[in-house]
Amino acid sequence: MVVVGLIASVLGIALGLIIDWFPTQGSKQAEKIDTFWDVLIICSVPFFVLVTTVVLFSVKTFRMRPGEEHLDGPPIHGNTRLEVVWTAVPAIMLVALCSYAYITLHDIEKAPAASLGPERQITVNGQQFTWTFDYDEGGKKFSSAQLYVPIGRSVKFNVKTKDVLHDFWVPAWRMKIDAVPGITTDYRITPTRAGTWPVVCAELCGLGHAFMRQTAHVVPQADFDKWVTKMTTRTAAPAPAAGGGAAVDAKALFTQGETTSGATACGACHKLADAGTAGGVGPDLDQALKGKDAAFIKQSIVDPNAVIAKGFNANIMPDNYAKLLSADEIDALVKYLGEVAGK
Ligand code: HEC
Ligand SMILES: [Cu+2]
Repeated sequence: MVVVGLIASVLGIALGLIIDWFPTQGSKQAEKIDTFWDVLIICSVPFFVLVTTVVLFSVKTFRMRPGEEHLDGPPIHGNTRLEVVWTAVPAIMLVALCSYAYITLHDIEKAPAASLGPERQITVNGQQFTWTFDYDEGGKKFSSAQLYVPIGRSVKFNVKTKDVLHDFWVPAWRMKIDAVPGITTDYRITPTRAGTWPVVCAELCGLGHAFMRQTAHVVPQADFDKWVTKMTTRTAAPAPAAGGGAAVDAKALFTQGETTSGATACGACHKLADAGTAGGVGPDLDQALKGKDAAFIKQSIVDPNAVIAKGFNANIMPDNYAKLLSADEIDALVKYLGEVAGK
């Protein structure tokens, strides 16, 4: 049994360490969390093997054989030494692992040194079924549906919800926390790897939970500054003159949502022949918008819960487009949908 247990433990630990459990390490915090995970694997596999081996051995050796149905088992008296050992060893391990976990968490949640300058704070708002990120960059406030953070700088997320429980999670950063109605929760990370990472909701929050996915962009400081400038000058920009170059591309806005605001793409949820999108979460706009006027289309975008399309549920289409899109962008969308839907 000892030999079998040893071999199984070594194989189990090797397997546990070889398997690539997590996505790319995208933050400073990720390394310590992944190491902690490995330590947990190394400590828990031998116990799993021990229990399983003893159970299997006992089933084989001490099982009831034909003719023994009415026999009593052998009387068992306690074994003090054994009991002390099997209580003490797990207790010591538990205390040790809890202490290690506490120290790790404490360590990765520490605020950055003051000498690095003020830490960036981003307010994360969860709502069925979208995330909105509120920035305050040197007094300039704006909201975005896409999360942008500069690489290498600590950022603190203050997480809120407008309705039910959500959970703000960027797997590549490892940290995650519930968004709880009525309170603000928080965590901080320092992104170490440039790239785009999925932002997901990790708390079942209703029918559209699976669509509550956005993107975190980790970019060099210079690109971040450019993005902030774009976001803060957007609303102040004068409306493009007729035929002017800066007109909104409504079709691109519909299909990609990758506009200045980066709002969730309409096409992800809606079918529209002209845009070539096939989303099935919301109504097929070619059918739904037949004979509808601009006022109706506009209301459907800025206040989607005012009228709920038949056969669909309220609160699935994000109700924050009025905040995320500029007035020009909304007007362009309304005009575009009025022209192409059902044609
Ligand atoms: C997460 C999915 C989702 C996204 C993203 C989304 N919608 Fe919707 N949309 C819905 C659902 C579900 C409905 C039906 C419920 C309702 O009327 O609110 C709907 C309804 C509509 C309607 C009314 C249709 C009718 O029959 O009354 C219009 C118009 C519309 N959406 C346009 C848009 C536009 C434009 C965008 C992008 C700016 C967009 N939607 C983004 C899910 C979405
Ligand atoms: Cu959710």
